[in-house]
Amino acid sequence: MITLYDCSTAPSPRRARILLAEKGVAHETVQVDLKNSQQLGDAYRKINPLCTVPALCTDEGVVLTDNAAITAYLEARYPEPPLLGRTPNEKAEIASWNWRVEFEGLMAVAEALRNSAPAMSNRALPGPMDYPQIHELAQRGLRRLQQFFVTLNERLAGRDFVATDRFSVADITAVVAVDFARIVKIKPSDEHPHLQRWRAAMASRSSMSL
Ligand SMILES: N[C@@H](CCC(=O)N[C@@H](CS)C(=O)NCC(=O)O)C(=O)O
Repeated sequence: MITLYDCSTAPSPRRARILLAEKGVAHETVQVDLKNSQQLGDAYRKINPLCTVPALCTDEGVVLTDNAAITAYLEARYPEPPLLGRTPNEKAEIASWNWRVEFEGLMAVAEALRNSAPAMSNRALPGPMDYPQIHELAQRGLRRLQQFFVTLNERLAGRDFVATDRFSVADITAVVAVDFARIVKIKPSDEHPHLQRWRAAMASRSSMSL
């Protein structure tokens, strides 16, 4: 049985949860309590030495330790529906937008949150090493995030999906990034009508309530 190491409140494992649901893959879920630093304890370190969620244990017992590996594996093992594109051009466009959404969106929220939240003092980056916060990076993260909303809004003008004319992993990453931004009090507003329309349409997919 496939096992997802998850944390119901964290954005990165939400990407894997949505992907598994869209692919219709049966699996077990194990919650890792990030609030109480369970990811840094010996038991979880043995499963994922990177001390992050998500991790996915395949039914052959191989542990995949990040979304990149989990996505590549699930697409190869369960090709339908294709979420990384069918044609070479689609694959390229989806990879490009997925990367941009990760870098300009998810990373911007993480930069803003992790460099300011008192609970994350000395935990400015995930992983086994402690790093101190840099408060200027929190400010820069907020600016980057505002710009990301502008970029995504412009991209979605006249489009139903972020990357191609079909739902893809780029839409999953973008929903997770946009929703995660609420934690630093940034939400789509009337200045982002295309982004708002797309997010409302995404809500009709049952996977998005996970
Ligand atoms: N590259 C990883 C990033 C995973 C990641 O940063 N996960 C966060 C939760 S959203 C985590 O495990 N944090 C643990 C910590 O902050 O110590 C992926 O997307 O799979």
